[in-house]
This record gives sequence, C-alpha cells and structure tokens, in this order.
Amino acid sequence: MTEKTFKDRLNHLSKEHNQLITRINEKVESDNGIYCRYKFPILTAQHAPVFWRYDLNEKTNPYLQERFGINAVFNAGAIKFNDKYIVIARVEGSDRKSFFACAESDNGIDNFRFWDYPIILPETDEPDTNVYDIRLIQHEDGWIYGLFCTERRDPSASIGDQTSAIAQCGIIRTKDLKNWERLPDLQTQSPQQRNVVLHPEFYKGKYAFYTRPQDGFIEAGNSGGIGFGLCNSMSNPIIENEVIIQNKKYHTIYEAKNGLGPAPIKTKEGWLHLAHGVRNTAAGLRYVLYIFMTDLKDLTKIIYQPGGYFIAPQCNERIGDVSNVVFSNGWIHDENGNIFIYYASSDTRLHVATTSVNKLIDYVKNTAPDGYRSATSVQTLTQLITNNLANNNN
Ligand code: M1P
Repeated sequence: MTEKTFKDRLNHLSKEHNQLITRINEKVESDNGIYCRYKFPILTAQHAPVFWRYDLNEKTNPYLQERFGINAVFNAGAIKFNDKYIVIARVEGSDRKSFFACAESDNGIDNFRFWDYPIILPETDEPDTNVYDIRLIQHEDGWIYGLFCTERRDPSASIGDQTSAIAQCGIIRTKDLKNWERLPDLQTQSPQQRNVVLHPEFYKGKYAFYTRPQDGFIEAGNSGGIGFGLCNSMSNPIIENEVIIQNKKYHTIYEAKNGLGPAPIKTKEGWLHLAHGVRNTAAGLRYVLYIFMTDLKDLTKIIYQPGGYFIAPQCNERIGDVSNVVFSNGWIHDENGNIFIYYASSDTRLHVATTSVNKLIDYVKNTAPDGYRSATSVQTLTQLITNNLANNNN
C-alpha cells in the first residue's frame, strides 16, 4: 500500500467518524405522551475513536488494519458532572470482553464523545474476567460510587464446562470520575448477584442496596426478583439480610427475571424506579423496561406500579447481538425536572429517551396496575371507554 493510500484511508476514516459523532440527533415525537425517543443511537461501536481501533503508524501498520475490534457499546451508567452529561458505557471488544469507558455530551442527546482512555479499573485479589453494567450513584456521603457486575469462572465447574460463571457486585468510588478506588465486592447470602444498585441516601443510618439474587448464572431459579438489604460500611460491604421487594410473577413482563436499572430518583411523591423485566417467548427471552415508585419513608414499600412495560424494543432496536432486549442502568435528572433515560437495545447500541419528573409521576399514579388476568385488563379498558364515551356525549 502506498503512503498516499494509507493517508487517504486514514482521512476517510477520520472524516466518517467525525461526521458520526457530531451528527445532530432528532426528537421523535411520541403518541404515548410519556416520553420521546430520538432518531439516532447516541453511542455505537463506530463511535469508538479511530485511535482505539487502528494503529495509526504507517510503519507498524502499512495496511491500516483494525488492530482492536469494538463489537458493541451499550448498557451505560449516567451522571451529570461539571455540567456535562456523562455516560459510562459497557464497551465490548471483538474478544467478548467488556470494559468501561466514559463519553460526554453538552446536551445529553447527541455529540457524545469518548474520553481518550477507557477506565483503568482497579481489581481485588480475585481478578475480574468480565465487567459490565455499571450504575453510577452520587451518594450523600460525598462519593460517586460505581456498582457493576464482576464475572469470574465458577471454580467448581468441571473441566469440560466452560460456561458456568459466578456473577457478583463489584464496587468502585471516585470524586472526579478519573481516579477510582476499588472496594471489596459486595457479600450477600446469594450465590449470584447482578443488577445491584446503591440507594443515594442513607436509610436508617446505613447504606441501602437494591439487589438481584439468582440461584445460577443463567437460571434465576427460586430467586431473580429485586431484593433490598442494608450494610454498615462500604469498606466492608456485607448484607446479612436481603428481602425481596419486587418478585418475579407468573404471566407478567417480569415473569423470568426482574432487575433494577439505575439508582432511583427522589420526587415529592416517592422514589421513582426504572427496572427491567424479562419474560419467556417462543423466540427466547424478551427484556423490557418498566417503572414503579416506592414510599419516601419505607424504601421497601411499592406505592405505585403501572401495569405493563414502559419501553419495549421496537423497529431496529429489536435486532442485535442479543435480540429483543432493552436494558437501562443510567438516567439523569436535570435541575429543571427533565429526565434523560439512557437505554440500550439488543446488547448492541445506546439510545436516549427524554421525559420529565412530572410526566413520570402522572404516569405512575394514573396508569392502572396489572390485574394479572385477562378479565381485569378488560375491566380497566371498559372503564376507560365508558368514561371517554360519557365525556364525549356531554
Ligand atoms: O442480554 C441481556 C442482559 O442480560 C444480563 O442481564 P440480566 O442479568 O438482567 O439477565 C446482562 O448481561 C445484561 O448486560 C444484558 O444486557
């Protein structure tokens, strides 16, 4: 390859990348009145900087080959920091390993740009094989915590079994999003934990965690619902008692697994939660997002829960490495009441949807709960129709 061709290719790559990361996003007005989607994903594998993927030295890479493949960018924690909308995404290389990388934007909906380096994650004495799905929590103790899933091969698995793993909650903290301190992994009574979230305030003088215990790495078994537990110290995080506050339930959108998304948002009416529910279909698992609200004083008490899903995968979102999935572990509550929901589709790309605290309060209070039977759904619908027809006839 000639020098000119190398330069031409590099110019082309850089131009395409720049066009992608500076593309203006467009709000897609929604019919549901609850939230709006946006036309373009905010982060994809192609958003990874050119200098992550290629060795840009013509002497060592005369063909300008990709040297580090990025497979997907998805499930991101989120925080507003120094007036920037920051997401810490799950970036998955072509080698299947995930790692965390920060990207920032001025407006929260487009122009997300990765920081130069991924997060260099400090480790415990037991190295992580894979890490993913970080939740960022600005805690009232002054630290920003990152709770994520750390996955390691199950030491008791037989030689031929290369799929058994143990998932647990890893914990890091920072004050500047640059220097991270690793704390011990969370200890609970459950053999597996994913989707663990720290409550942003002390509760009864302790750190409060939302958990998602599971019996096995793949199969939820008798567990698989949203749990809750307290611990005294983040330096020695042990939850002795875990109670399930929102279980799996037959014939619902969360019949197979039920896990919390980001840390809850405090409102005058209660704590707003975004969670994901998983159900079985003939085509495999389907992941959707739903919303519920807990009591301001009793964090284990659900006071509102609309029936059904809040966001389900649609159109291109339905297709990806793990199809028919939407997942969220990050949202940002702006000072003006707007909410930016960062959700990923099909373990492949990251999107944003926008709404407001007032809209979500209206949604949770005025959408009927799941009655768990076809007949109760028909009752809800009949009541709505009757009210509407009566109003129209007045
Ligand atoms: O593939 C869908 C999701 O599966 C896992 O989530 P959960 O533990 O709730 O089933 C995680 O691997 C998540 O990252 C992934 O998006």
